[in-house]
Formats: sequence, structure tokens, C-alpha cells
Amino acid sequence: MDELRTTRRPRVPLGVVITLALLGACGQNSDDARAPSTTSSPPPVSATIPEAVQELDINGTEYAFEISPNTAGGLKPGWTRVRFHNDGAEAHQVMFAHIKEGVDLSDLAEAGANDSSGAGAIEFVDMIGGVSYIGAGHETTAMVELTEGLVMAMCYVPDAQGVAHALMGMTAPLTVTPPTEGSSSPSDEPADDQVVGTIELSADGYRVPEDLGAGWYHVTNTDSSLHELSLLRLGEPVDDEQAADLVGRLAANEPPTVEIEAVGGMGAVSPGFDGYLYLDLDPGSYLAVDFMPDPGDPRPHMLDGYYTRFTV
Ligand SMILES: [Cu+2]
Repeated sequence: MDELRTTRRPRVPLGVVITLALLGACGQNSDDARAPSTTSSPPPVSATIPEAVQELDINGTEYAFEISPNTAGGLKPGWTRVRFHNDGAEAHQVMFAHIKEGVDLSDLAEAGANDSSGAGAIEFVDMIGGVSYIGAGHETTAMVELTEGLVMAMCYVPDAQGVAHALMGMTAPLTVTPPTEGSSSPSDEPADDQVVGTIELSADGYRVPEDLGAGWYHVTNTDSSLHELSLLRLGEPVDDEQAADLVGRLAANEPPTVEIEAVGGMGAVSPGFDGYLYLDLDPGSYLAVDFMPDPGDPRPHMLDGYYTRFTV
């Protein structure tokens, strides 16, 4: 499973990335340095997802998470299967942020206050994945690796006024505690645990397998900045120009000109982190986009070319 890491590109200094991204944003052509690309490299034969130490069912509503089983007693460290269901009327997501060691929570609260982009708080946390935003009635399952400490479940989808749901209370603190003897509870989920492909959040953009059949995908961030994988099913195919227009509208929280259905994906993943995502996508045209900003800068990465079109 580590094959991608061995082919990882050398890190590019941030200034270079920004320069290239700005060049790309000028729009002479779509082949900028972060242009999306695809890969057809097959996953290792017989790869399976890690065994889950626990499972969480999370429902999203306006504006709260309902998590079962009850997490008041703390969660176990390890791979956790998260089934996120949108029971609300608006789109929702569940992203998990592990608070870095030594962070003063009041500093974090101050940095995150009134910041719907989340950019101010990023430096205090490791983003460890989750389920990217899904429309009402949708459900997506992901595997997230929890480590000891404090983890915040958060929804940063904006409401109609552009205010992130997290700022209206859509957060839940989770305490991940050291393992105790005999606390393992093997998953009783059906055996559909094959990893059928890898989706890489690379320095050059998304690397998505050409064949996106149903199954688990390993989602790994090999870049030096934070990315998420939001998957949007489009009502009709779009060309480069329409895709760029759509991305601009999404970033501005404006109504899209093409019908879109948010079908989930992987919540934000920090550099070097990974997770697993179960996909069973209906045939059609899709757009993968990254709403995440860099620390301290609210501009979403998709405006700098971090998006790609693909077909199922
Ligand atoms: Cu929400």
C-alpha cells in the first residue's frame, strides 16, 4: 500500500506552488502545474481495508451531529468506520480534526472564531479525513484513523449566507483514549472490504483511477498541503470552460449553472495522512473539487486548479 509514497515527488517550495498556481489561474490554458491527471495503476492484489476498532453512525442535521453509539466514554485509537448520513435539508459533511499536541484550546477557538473558511485554525490541527459534503438523504462510509487526544468532528459547509455550519454549532468534540486490554471489537460488517484502487491527492492534483468501480479506495495525500476530495455528480457533461465556471461559482457559494448533486467523497486530509472511502457511484459525469484553503488564506484550492472532471 505504500507504493505511492515511494514514487512521491519531491516537495516543491510553497512559493513555487503559489506562483505556478497563480499562473494557472490566469487561464491561458488548463495545463497548469496542478492540472488534474489520472492514473490506471492497479492496487495491490488482495488488499483489504484495515480492521475497524469501532464503528460510528453519524447523522447530520441543521446544525448538529448525532453520533451513535454514545461517545461520552471516549473512543478507541485506531481505524474507525464512519457511516455519515445526511438527515437534514441542507448539504452536510463530517471532517475530523485531530488537535496537535501542545495546542492551547483557547488559541484554537480564537483562531477559528468567525472564520467560515477554517483557514485560521488549520495550523493547530491535523485533518484526518471524514466524509466530504453530501446532499440531503445521502450516505457515505469512510475509514478514519483516530489517534489519542482530542478530535473535533466538524461541518464547514456554508449556509446560504456563507456562514460555516461549524460556527453555528455543528461540531462535536471526541476524546480518543489509550487502548485497554481486550477492548477490540471486530467489525461485524459484511466482507466487502476489498481495496479496489487508490485516489491520490498529489502535488499535481487528483490522481483518480480510470475505472472507478464499486469498492473501497485508499485516499492518500502525498502533497505538502491539505486537500479534500469532494465529489459532485453533474446533471450533464461539462467542458473545460464550464468546469472552471462551475468551480468559481462553488467557491463563491453561488448557484451553479449545471445541476449538481453532492455525493460525498473524503473529508480534508493533511499532508502524509490517509484514509479509505467506499464508492459506489452511479454512471455519469463528475467533478472532484477541493474546498480547502491554505493556513491563513481563505482562498479554496479549487480556484488554483485543484479539481478534475471524470466519468463513471
Ligand atoms: Cu453541515
